[in-house]
Amino acid sequence: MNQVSQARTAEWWRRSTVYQVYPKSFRDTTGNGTGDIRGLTEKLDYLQELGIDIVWLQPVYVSPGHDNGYDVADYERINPEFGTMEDFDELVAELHRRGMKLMTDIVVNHTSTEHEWFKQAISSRDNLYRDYYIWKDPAPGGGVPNNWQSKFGGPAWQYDEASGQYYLTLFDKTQADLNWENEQVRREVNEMMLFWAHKGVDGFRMDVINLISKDQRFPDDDGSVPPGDGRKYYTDGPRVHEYIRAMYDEVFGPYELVTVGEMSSTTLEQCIRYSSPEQREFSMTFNFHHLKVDYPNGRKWELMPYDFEALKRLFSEWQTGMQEGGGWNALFFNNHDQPRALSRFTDDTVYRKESAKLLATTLHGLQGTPYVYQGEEIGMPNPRWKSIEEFRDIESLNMYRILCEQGTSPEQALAILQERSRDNARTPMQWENSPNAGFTTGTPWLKVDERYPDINVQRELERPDSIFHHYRRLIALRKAHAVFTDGIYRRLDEAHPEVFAYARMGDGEALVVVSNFSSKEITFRLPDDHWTDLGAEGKDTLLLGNTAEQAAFTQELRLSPYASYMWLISQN
Ligand code: TEU
Repeated sequence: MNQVSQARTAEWWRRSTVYQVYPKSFRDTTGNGTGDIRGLTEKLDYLQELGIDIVWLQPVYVSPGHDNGYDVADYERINPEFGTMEDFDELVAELHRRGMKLMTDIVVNHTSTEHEWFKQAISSRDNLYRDYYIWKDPAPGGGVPNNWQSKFGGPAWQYDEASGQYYLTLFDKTQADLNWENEQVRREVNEMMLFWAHKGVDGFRMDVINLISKDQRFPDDDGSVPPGDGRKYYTDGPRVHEYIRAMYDEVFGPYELVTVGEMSSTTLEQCIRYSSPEQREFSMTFNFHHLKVDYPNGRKWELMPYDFEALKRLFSEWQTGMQEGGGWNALFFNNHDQPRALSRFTDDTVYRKESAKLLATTLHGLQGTPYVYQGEEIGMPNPRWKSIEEFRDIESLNMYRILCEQGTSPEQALAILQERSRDNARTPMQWENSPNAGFTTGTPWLKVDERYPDINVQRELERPDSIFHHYRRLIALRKAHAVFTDGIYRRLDEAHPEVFAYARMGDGEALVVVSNFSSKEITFRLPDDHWTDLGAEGKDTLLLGNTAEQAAFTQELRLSPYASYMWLISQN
């Protein structure tokens, strides 16, 4: 390793694991049916036992809650639904007392239309805040200024009768896009982030931050690049790197914050730029390409079985590309916007336990900083609701209506939501086998999954071979062996239809991960060249497995359904 990459891997957050908390569904201490900040503070010992270094807390700011807090009405006040600023301060103190860090969510592509800035802006064309948002006259013949589409369905423009202009909303119509061309907006955002840094926050997760710079010509999308909804004119836009560098120089750098940028429909080249230390932008980036492998031609609201080869190819491209380019990946299979990977890519019934461990082992062996989304560590599945009445997510309800309007039968629309809805990930955390899984003493805002008597934290903690303890071991292994951070990625499976196998080549040692993503019992033979390079004669140690059958690392491996193993090969 050269000096630059040594310095790179020395940063503490490259050996850390992040736990993502969706506070609304984590733990309710008041009995009102929605989770709160104190509920998180109460569970910090649990997260510490898991080995978590950083907690990412999702938005708890004042908000009307149309998009569960991603529609912020006041960036510097806590939504009473989640508690008080004192509760927040206590959370920070309790985390720090345990040697843990806090990352908060910064949502600045847009604000809620209930934010004071927007209320001012819409009050008159001459208001000082008018230019905080993006206003356009109707198209010459009338109607929307261009054909851009909202990510939640329908046009990206909302008409304001009083002024006769439209404002841009890339998400819900109550989420108005901020005008980043306006220097005052950029200043306000930096000041707001400094407010939280002064409160002791250790880092930020930046919501859809690669969408903040729009092509100022606001052209119609000619549809030449799918999905043709306008995204090519605002994704990784013209001034985005300039804006982020300014945040780094004024906030992230001076306060030594750990930052992750959520990058929508981005590219590898862009993410290398966003996350290379020399560029002084973010610590790392999320991208979503590997979570679109079951979208036919990029269409989220149509179903198809996932493309396993594409999943492996995408992981491999991003591993190698980010490694060579000097970027850093945020590793994840789950978040609050995605159906549970357990239900999506593996078997969440007969082989639920093996599957959950397989996904964990496969992900945590890669280079990057792993993120565990609440409930993943106990194998929570999609709830498979039978009625549209159970759903709450604004995107799901919008799309259900749009699908039905377009002629999809209600049964089929429901079947699509069962697979695709963001609510799949948002069901309340299952703590114990008591009413509502110990999440609340009241009526939960979203239905608790019926399988909670079998799937809950209490049970997982008691069983030494549980999914929880598997995650705990993985997180500890990352800290114990430098090869997790530094090892050069090499794919080993050569398009095998069932197996994902890779190595991380380190200094005199190699980490090997082999996973059978199928319900079949199979034999996998490592290609000769890989077998030789890995040091066929080396001493192998099984670091972790999810079945007992194949403890030794041999060229030919017998893999039971959803078997997954991680070995450390010493080549000296
Ligand atoms: O999500 C960004 C985003 O584009 C998605 O993951 C989105 O949910 C999906 O594309 C819809 O099909 C972020 C937040 O994570 C999400 O919860 C918010 O709703 C969204 O931004 C708007 O703030």
